Amino acid sequence: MSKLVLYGLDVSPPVRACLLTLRALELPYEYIEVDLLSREHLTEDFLKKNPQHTVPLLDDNGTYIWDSHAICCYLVDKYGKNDELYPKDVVKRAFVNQRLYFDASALFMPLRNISVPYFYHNVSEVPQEKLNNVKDGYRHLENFLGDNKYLNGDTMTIADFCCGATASSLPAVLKMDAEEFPKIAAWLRRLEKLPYYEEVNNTGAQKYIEMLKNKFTYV
Ligand SMILES: N[C@@H](CCC(=O)N[C@@H](CS)C(=O)NCC(=O)O)C(=O)O
Repeated sequence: MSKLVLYGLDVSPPVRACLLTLRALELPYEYIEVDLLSREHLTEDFLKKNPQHTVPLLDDNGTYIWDSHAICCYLVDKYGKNDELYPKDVVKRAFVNQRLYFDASALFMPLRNISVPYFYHNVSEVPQEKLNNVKDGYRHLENFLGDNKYLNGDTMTIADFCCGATASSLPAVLKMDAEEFPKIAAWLRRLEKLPYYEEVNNTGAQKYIEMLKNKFTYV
């Protein structure tokens, strides 16, 4: 088997989604930390591998793949012992893809749109509109979960890893009200039962939440 290397940092939700997938598939990997605040992702070497300069970045024996959703799909397709985490059936796959694109566009981006200006330009005043986008993300997630155990029914998929890593980080900008969103709260508790979840996801999520605690005023 080829050597897998994941570039990332623990506080990053998309990085944690890839770590959850690697652990679920029981794949050996090397983890290389990239310090974004020291601009390590803007070095010539990193830009050659990922001109979009984002983490996570996967190096599979010289094949470079970035964007967490693309990485998770690739890992299951290439190395999964079965297709449970990312079904091959076109309809089931389309439903999982919908949740993945939802994470990429409507759940993670509202968080990134608040955190990046703070991390790189110290912007702490956040327009209410940006916060509303986070709330919309929570609302949709609650709705999608319905009466299901996981985001795509009774079986856990990579959509749960991607959306779960983001959802558990959103309290950095807007507290998750368990009374308003009971299904999200129950789903996160369900994910927490994975033996590697605390180590791979919640530790980084807590660190991320701490980093941004009391940093914002909403205008
Ligand atoms: N859609 C991308 C988002 C990745 C992303 O925004 N990563 C952040 C860290 S959480 C990053 O690398 N920021 C540095 C930059 O964009 O220059 C994914 O899912 O991988």
